[in-house]
Amino acid sequence: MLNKFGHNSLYAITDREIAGLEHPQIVSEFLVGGAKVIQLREKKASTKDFYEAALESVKLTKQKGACLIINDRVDIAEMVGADGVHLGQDDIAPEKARLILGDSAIIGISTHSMEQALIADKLPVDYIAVGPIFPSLTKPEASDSVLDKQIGLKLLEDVCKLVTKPVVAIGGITLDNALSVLATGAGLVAVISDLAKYGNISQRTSKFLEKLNN
Ligand code: 3NM
Repeated sequence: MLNKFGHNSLYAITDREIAGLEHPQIVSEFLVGGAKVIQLREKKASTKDFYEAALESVKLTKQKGACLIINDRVDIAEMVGADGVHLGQDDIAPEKARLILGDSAIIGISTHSMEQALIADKLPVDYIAVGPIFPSLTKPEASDSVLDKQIGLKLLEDVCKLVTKPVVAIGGITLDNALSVLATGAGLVAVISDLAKYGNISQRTSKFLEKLNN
């Protein structure tokens, strides 16, 4: 669906707290489960620790032909040779990230409304993340605040019709609701807690892939 992502529909995101594991271990589990699109997401570690985790993780993804996207940190993505970066609305501008990472990098941006998604469609990004689709305990502030109120499936479908770039849906997506999310026209579903909270991450990853890629 996404050119740079091939035909993968699962976008797996690491969370050390939910998994109770370090990033490279989570990445290994995702890879064993067959994930090909992985994001390293870290809000607390020092720059040094995140850099080292990213360096180790990128070695693992390259061995398996999977792609690794770094959340927020263009500098770390560049230094470790990651496949791309995921930017929030308050991170550095996609134009700047593109200058630093080059044309072949995958650059994505988070959006939380139709307006933001339409703006993102004109930016030098490869995909538009839209969320939260459903309430999310992983990022409760996204579901609560006025700006980031839940998108829901209907608005997601409208966004998918109106933007030209592939959409990555995020927020509250589970094995049970993932197919209904893809049915809106979204290219990939991004998942944190439902991949990690049951303990066997590789098994849960392969269950998602079985469901989504068939
Ligand atoms: N971004 P889970 S929602 C990281 O709306 C993130 O942009 C969101 O975690 C957004 O799969 C979210 O556990 C959390 O709901 C997604």
